[in-house]
Amino acid sequence: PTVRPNPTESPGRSLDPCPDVPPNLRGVLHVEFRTNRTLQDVRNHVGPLLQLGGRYRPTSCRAKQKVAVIVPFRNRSQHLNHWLYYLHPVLMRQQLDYGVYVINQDGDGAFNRAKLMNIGFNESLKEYDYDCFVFSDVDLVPLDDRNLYRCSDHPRHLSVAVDKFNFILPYATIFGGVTALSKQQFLKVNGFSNTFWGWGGEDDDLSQRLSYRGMFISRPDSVTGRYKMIKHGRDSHNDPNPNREQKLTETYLNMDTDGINSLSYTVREIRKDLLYTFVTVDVQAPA
Ligand code: UDH
Ligand code: NGS
Repeated sequence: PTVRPNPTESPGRSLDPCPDVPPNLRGVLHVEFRTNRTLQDVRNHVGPLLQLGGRYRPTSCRAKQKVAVIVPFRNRSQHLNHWLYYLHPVLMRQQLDYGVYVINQDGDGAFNRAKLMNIGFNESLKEYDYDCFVFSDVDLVPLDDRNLYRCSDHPRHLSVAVDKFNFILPYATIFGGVTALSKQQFLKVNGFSNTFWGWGGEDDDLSQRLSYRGMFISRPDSVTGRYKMIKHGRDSHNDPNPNREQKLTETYLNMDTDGINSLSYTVREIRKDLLYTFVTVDVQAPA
């Protein structure tokens, strides 16, 4: 009798591993945000190659890493459309086995970017055995597809040369924007703090956690690491956090008890679009 393939076996098992350097990268990319893009435009543009929930895996080889791309979100639909339009093709050319998770903060309490990242980590792992997590602001689009959305031996900061900072790293320990951490690296620092409400400092707190646990920040060079940021004003309910400097003096004391191991939230809805998994959450913002 003929042996049928086992449908429960993950497709791609028997394929050769993808090459270290993806073969179809383009290098420098042209990016512009002037055109209005609807979700349907983006679906038409990249949809046919995707599976529901913004999932993709290469068909010709076995991806080196399983990457969950986590985007913290509230009320930035136009930014998200641009981001999806540019990122999906890049992630595909990079031959990643990936899924896009947009973590949408419900209500209009103080925004908590870091907690949304922790929630994305948790929720994505309920769906698939991801081993690498890329955390990306919705307004940052890479200008070079050689900047791989993968994890490496040390936590990686990908958005090193942003147009808004004249393509210069603003300070050596910066770890905001777009970062990539393996599951192991992320758990070693207990993830992000859940207690940074409003703008600023949560990324510096993670940076300090990494250093306290003996890790270094790895970065692409400043040509490969160029980014274009979508210009925007300050959002409502995300004013600078007046406690952020004080909190940064307490990272070492708090990191073992404030993070993934103390994460508490309620999922309001999980909606699967072709382009992403949209998880709406109550983050229990202070009244
Ligand atoms: N975010 C949202 N909605 C919000 C706030 C933040 O989706 O209401 C997400 C989004 O992914 C964003 C990220 O959180 O990219 C970081 O927040 P941010 O873009 O507010 O941070 P940034 O440092 O801007 O880019 C701060 C306000 C600067 C105002 C400058 C006016 N010229
Ligand atoms: C630092 C903030 C970081 C922030 C970085 C860049 O001052 O959270 O600026 O901000 N740290 C503190 O406030 C302690 S940006 O200009 O991109 O909005 O990521």
